[in-house]
Amino acid sequence: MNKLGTQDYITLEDQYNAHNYKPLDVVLARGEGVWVWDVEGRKYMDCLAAYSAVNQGHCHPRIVQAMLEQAPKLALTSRAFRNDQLPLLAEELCELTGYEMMLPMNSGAEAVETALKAARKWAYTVKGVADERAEIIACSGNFHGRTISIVTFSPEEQYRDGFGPFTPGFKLIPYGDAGALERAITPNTAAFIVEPIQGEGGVVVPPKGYLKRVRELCSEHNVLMMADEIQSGLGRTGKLLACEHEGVRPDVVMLGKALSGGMYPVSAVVSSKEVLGVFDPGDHGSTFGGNPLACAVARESLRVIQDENLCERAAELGDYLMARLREIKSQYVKLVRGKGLFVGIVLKREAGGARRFCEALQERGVLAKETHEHIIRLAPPLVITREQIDWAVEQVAEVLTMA
Ligand code: IF1
Repeated sequence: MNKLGTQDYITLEDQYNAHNYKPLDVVLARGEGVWVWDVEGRKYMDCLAAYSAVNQGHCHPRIVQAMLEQAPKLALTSRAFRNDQLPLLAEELCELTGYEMMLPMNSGAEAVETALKAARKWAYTVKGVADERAEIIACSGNFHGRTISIVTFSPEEQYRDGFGPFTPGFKLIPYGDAGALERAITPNTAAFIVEPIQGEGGVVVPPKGYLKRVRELCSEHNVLMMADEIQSGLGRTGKLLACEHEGVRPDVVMLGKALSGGMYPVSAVVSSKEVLGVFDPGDHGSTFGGNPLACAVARESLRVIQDENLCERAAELGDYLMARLREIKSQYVKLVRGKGLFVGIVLKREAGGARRFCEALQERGVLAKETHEHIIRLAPPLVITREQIDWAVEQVAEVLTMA
């Protein structure tokens, strides 16, 4: 049989796979560190890093090793039985993040759902909100996942269109506006869910002092501050958690993506005993959540972040990347923003959209993904080197100065 080429894979996928995406037409077959190779053998620098799931780099040898060691031993028990990896991950994740308890799930959306359920039950059993009255506040420009309850409070029309009826009990307020939060809080407010930096929103860094003020308001009104650090957490912005930039400790933190270095779907909620303690046996769970393979992989992924100083690297190299990008003289660029290696190049309206620049970058061997039509997002694996950044910036400069 002849070896399949790019077009063959695209044809098969278009025929047999639902069309819920419109990916760049590159079919990847291998990855190592910041690099990926397509089925034709072409090499690309991955400047998306699977939306920050591969912060540790593709197929990190230590994470691969952890997987290879655990897979033949024991992969899944369900939570009907205990396993010898979950307790160790729980301890290590809590020690690392400074929280008392964790609850493991698989996808980011499940971690968000878990946090929402915890917040509601906490409101009824601890705060004393009347039955069925709990409210949760979220922000304009948010992205927290794709379940029906989560898209209930998505500001993106397309994410909701056709999927109603929705879940009651959610309220949207402008992002970055602490006054709006103050006005939105009622005695029934259980929680405020917020991304410390918005990813899908376009790498939006809120005004300085916002998270601090949010923290104060939540404490003042006995509202849970819940930070979705699924994309911003685990080193991406130059700190383990992006909230640390303002010295803020949320009541609840959702983690995912890089919690497994992209090797396996692993997510978790970390919080206090007061909050996660609301779950009684049978209240919530997942067949795969907390499985020993996931936990072994997550444990090693966390160790790699620490041993390779990925937070410090992201801080230093992110500053460098942004400085280099700001030197590019392009008629199309409005501004460069971000924190750590979480960077958005915001284009002017006359640039004609970010997608064509991403396609031109692909031709030059850089994979990046636009967000919100006019923003090029650059978020490479945190193991990227200064020299590799120099090369990527050259490609970006060429593309941004083309006609
Ligand atoms: C897709 C965006 C990024 C997230 C935050 C929860 C989740 C995500 C802050 C849910 C997921 C992804 C999902 C992916 C595209 C992507 C994305 F553009 F859509 F917004 F990263 F910027 N909280 N983000 O960013 O996690 O259930 O996917 O594991 O194709 O939907 P998940």
